[in-house]
Amino acid sequence: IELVFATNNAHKLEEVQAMVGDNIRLLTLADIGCTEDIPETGDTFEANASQKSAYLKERYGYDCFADDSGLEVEALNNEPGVYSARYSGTRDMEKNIDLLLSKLGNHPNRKARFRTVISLRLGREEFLFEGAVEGVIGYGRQGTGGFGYDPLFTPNGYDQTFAEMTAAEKNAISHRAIAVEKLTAFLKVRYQA
Ligand code: ITT
Repeated sequence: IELVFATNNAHKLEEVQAMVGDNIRLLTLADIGCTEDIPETGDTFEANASQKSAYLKERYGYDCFADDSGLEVEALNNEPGVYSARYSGTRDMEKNIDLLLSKLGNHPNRKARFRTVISLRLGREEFLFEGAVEGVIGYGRQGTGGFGYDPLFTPNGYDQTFAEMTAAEKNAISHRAIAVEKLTAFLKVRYQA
C-alpha cells in the first residue's frame, strides 16, 4: 500500500521507511506536489500531528500520517517540547543546542525524554500512536550521527548518545521507532486481515 508521510525532513523519511518495511511505500510531500508549509500551530504533539494529517487529507485526499516529535527536558518545564525545531527562533540546530545547554547550565537534573505522536488518517478515521524514550542530557555535544538534539541525548541504559550510535542502533530504541512500530503493527492487521 501507499501512504503519504507528511514530513519535509529527509532524515525522518529515511528512518521511517526503513522501519515500516517494503510492503508500505511512503510517498513524500514532494511526490504529491505539496510544497506549501503545513500549518502546525498546536501546543501539544497530538494537536500538531492531528492538524497536519487533517490538512493533507482535506486538501489532497490521500490516506496519510503525520508525526510531531520533540525533546522534553524536565528541569526546563518540558521545554523545548513542540518548539524543538525552532527553540532559538530559527531552525539552526547549532543555535538550538547552544540555547538548551545554556538554559540547563550545570543543573543537576539532566532528565529528558524524546516523544513522538503519529496521527494516521484512513478515510474519515484517525488513529494516534505514541512513542517515548527516557534519557539524560549531556554537558556538551557528543557524536556526529543522527540529527537534531541527538548529540545531547543518552538514552537510559546506554553509554552513547543517539549521535554516537549507528542509525540501526538508534532506530531499534528511538521514540519514533516505538511509535512507528505501533503504526506498522496496526497497518498489518488492517490490511492483511
Ligand atoms: P517535519 O515537521 O517536517 O516533520 P521537523 O524537523 O520539524 O520536521 P519534528 O516536528 O518531528 O520534525 O521534530 C521537531 C524537532 O525535534 C526536530 O527538528 C529536532 O530538532 C527534534 N527531534 C525530533 N526527533 C528527533 C530525533 O530523533 N533526534 C533528535 N532530535 C529530534
